[in-house]
Amino acid sequence: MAEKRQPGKVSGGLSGSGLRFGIVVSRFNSFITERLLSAAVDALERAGATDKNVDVVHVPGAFELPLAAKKLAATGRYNALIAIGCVLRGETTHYDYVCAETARGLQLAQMDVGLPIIFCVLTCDTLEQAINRAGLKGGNKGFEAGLAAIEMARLSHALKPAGAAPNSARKTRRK
Ligand code: INI
Repeated sequence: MAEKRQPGKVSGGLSGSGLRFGIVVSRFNSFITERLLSAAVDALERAGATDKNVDVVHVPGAFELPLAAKKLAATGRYNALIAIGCVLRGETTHYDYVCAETARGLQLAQMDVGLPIIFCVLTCDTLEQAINRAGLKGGNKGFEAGLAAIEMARLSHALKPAGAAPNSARKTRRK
């Protein structure tokens, strides 16, 4: 009987060795964001990235993350970026605008430049919810973001277009 073909699997590994990362972090709610930042750097370094291969850029608030991330991405220096922020719901609709535009801007930036930008922006109703996600009680979303950055950097490398792929070869001009 013919052997059943197994689907090819592609996934990113979790070694940060030799990779370069940029982290954009918001100063707003720094009590939370600095904890997310420490955990993200911890994840990268435990996975083999060195501190000279990790750059950190601070911006005033979450709303400023997309532009700074896009500019960092455009430098071509990095294998992945992490955007860190914390938006807490107040009494007005300001929260909704900041959350929506931050998420949209970061997604546009990563799609435009084609570089992974990990979304590590907490959007919480209360400070307690943010504390619970920043490692003061349990897990830390910054650590998860660090691992996601490594996995997406590796996956992006694995999915790089091949120079002489059949599709692109068909498009080359004949003499
Ligand atoms: N920025 C945040 O990162 N978190 C918030 O909770 C927040 N709130 O609540 O207002 C916030 N606002 C500032 C915003 O991100 C910009 O920095 C500001 O509007 C200047 O463009």
